[in-house]
Amino acid sequence: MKRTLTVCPYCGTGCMFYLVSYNGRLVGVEPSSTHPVSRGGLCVKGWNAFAFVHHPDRLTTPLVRRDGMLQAASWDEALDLVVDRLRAVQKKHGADAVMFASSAKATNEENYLLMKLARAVFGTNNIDHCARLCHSSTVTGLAETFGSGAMTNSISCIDQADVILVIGSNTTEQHPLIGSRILNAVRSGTKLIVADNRRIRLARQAELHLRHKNGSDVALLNGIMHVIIAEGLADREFIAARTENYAALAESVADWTPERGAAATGLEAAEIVAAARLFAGGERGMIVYSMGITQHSHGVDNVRCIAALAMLTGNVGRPGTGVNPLRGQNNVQGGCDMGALPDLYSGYQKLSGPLLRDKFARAWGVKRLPSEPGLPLTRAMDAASAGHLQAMFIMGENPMLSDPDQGHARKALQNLELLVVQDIFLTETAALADIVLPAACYAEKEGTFTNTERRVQRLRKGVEPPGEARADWEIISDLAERAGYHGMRYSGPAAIMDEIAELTPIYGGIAYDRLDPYGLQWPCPDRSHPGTPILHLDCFTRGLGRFTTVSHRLPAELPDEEYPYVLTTGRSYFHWHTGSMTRRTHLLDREEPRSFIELHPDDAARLGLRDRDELIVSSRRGELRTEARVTEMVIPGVLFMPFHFAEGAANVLTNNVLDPESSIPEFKVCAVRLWRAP
Ligand SMILES: Nc1nc2c(c(=O)[nH]1)N[C@H]1C(S)=C(S)[C@@H](COP(=O)(O)OP(=O)(O)OC[C@H]3O[C@@H](n4cnc5c(=O)[nH]c(N)nc54)[C@H](O)[C@@H]3O)O[C@H]1N2
Ligand SMILES: Nc1nc2c(c(=O)[nH]1)N[C@H]1C(S)=C(S)[C@@H](COP(=O)(O)OP(=O)(O)OC[C@H]3O[C@@H](n4cnc5c(=O)[nH]c(N)nc54)[C@H](O)[C@@H]3O)O[C@H]1N2
Ligand code: SF4
Ligand SMILES: [Mo]
Repeated sequence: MKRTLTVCPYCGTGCMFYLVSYNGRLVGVEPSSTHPVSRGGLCVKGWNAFAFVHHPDRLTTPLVRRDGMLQAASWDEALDLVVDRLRAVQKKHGADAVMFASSAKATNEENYLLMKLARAVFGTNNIDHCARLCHSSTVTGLAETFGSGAMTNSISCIDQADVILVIGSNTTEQHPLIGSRILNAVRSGTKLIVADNRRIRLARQAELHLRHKNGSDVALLNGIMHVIIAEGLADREFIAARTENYAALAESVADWTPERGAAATGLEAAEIVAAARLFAGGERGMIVYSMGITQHSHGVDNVRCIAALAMLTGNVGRPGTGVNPLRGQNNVQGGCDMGALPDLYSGYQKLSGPLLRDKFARAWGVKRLPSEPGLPLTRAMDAASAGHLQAMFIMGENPMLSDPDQGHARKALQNLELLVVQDIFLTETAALADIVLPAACYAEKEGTFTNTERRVQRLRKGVEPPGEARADWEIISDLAERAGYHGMRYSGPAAIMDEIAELTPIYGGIAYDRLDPYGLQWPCPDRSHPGTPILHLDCFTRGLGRFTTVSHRLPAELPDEEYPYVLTTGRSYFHWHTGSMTRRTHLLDREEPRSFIELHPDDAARLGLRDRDELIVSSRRGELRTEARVTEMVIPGVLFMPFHFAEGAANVLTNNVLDPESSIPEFKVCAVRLWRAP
């Protein structure tokens, strides 16, 4: 038996475990008992993370579409074709006719290389990744208020909090080891407030469960801040010493009385008052949030309110406090850190700065780099659908199931002159591609992932990739070479990290020889720096924290006579996103084998539906067939559906309307109707 210490490929919690292999085959995993996050535990996905690796569906050879069919090809043929066809599209339509989609499943080194390929080799800033669908509202909102869009504190800070507000995060199912840490804290006396109208596991342990209307968080948070100010519970010293623009905030929430808040949220005024007193009453108050906050057409406004609440109560820069956006994918923090974003280089360095552009151009050995910001992923799909974008290179994403409004996504992808997909399985998106490149998965390569608490950790190769599959970083380097660029010859991922460290101040001290056993938390500016568990200690990254005021905007599509129900979408415990990995993991797929929709017993009775009945759900975008799950998890009038299943895909229904600032889609609210299937 061989044991290889590596990082879980699923969620941003970043547990580490040992891959156990025998004769070159994985047979299981063992948790790491000393790891600061996993501490000997794993969730069911972690325990099963070895199972998809040897699945017979793994891609083993490049595929090229000939006579309408994807057929096996050599690496030479496939990679030359990718370069020739990308160049041809650019010659005909310009450099920005091509979009690169990077991957929060790939390593830091791979994200860095793809962004380098896009910018230095193909001369476009059209690079983005699934953070656009996820925490782009956080990156925008916290950059403006704090100067840095990452989780301010560490996971271990949960143990020190007096009160935790969990808002729009189903933590026990989506970040299980963080969820259980919160439950432990509650057992030792920490007060818990849950603001989420689903009766999630944490809600059952909460002192206060606020079941407000979907999309009414600005009203809720403004109401809470109103009470805190009116009752003299604000932290005046912190506000005076560390923040600016407080007067504007105080004025803007002055008319958000609990009564007005109640009318806008559907809560009782007393609940808003109680939440304000409970949160402001703790010496150390922590806010934990996720997609219930970000995935709205006013996602950035939600984040601004969260930042304001934390500053108002002096809850930044100390243990047990902070604004803690839980990052979803194993390496979505890293994807952002590495600059797989249309307007930023690695380490959030703005490409609008000419000096920074020069720095990167010199380091990469190119004359000039493009200066105009590229397209966000969601806008790129709109552009493709309208015929304004001609080629996409997608590494490790499955937009056919994960993008809003599947009809729109399909049209966008089918409109392209060239679609290249680099994945480990033939996904719904890869099936539409002209060229498919087989990638090695996490267990078959070296590199680093950065978890939600900014911890950069090493993954290690446990087994060989199947067939001819190659690591993403090797494929990208080879593409660069074939495109005539010779600045991507690396001895391995450690050497790529050395280049990242040189160009990226927050990663300046990150080097492989320093990452054993359990990584370092950025900012880590130099080799002697021990890493940073808590941000904004004495001052904010931007200097003073900035209060910004927001007014309450409703979701873009609300229920009406024709479509009387609110649909909110999200995830389940057993499956991962588009199911490419978990639906190929027997023990997980057995638990949750098919698409379903949660509805309240009152609604079910009105519609004549019973648990497990087949039903049809329809929105202005499309309709699908699924199974009723009658449950008090949801409130009357609201339905919940996970988006994991290709048959019964929630994104057939969702609304492709974007937050104007972050370009995130409104996955959390759209209007639908439903009826029993004939
Ligand atoms: N098992 C599993 N774990 C995962 C994932 C997975 O696919 N499967 N995906 C990972 C990724 S990438 C991400 S981003 C995270 C997401 O993690 P979460 O954000 O925790 O998951 P979601 O299910 O998207 O939504 C969380 C909650 O938001 C609530 N909500 C909906 N609308 C609103 C609203 O208007 N206001 C408020 N306050 N709440 C609302 C929903 O009721 C739901 O309980 O999970 C990560 N972990
Ligand atoms: N309705 C609705 N839609 C949503 C959401 C929602 O809440 N509701 N949430 C959104 C959010 S937060 C997110 S993050 C997105 C996620 O959207 P996606 O990122 O598109 O979803 P995944 O299924 O995680 O896709 C990852 C892909 O990477 C592949 N892969 C795994 N490992 C590797 C590797 O090492 N190399 C390569 N090249 N490929 C690899 C997998 O096979 C898979 O196809 O979905 C979004 N879509
Ligand atoms: S909590 Fe997240 S990182 Fe930890 S084992 Fe589960 S899926 Fe993996
Ligand atoms: Mo996500």
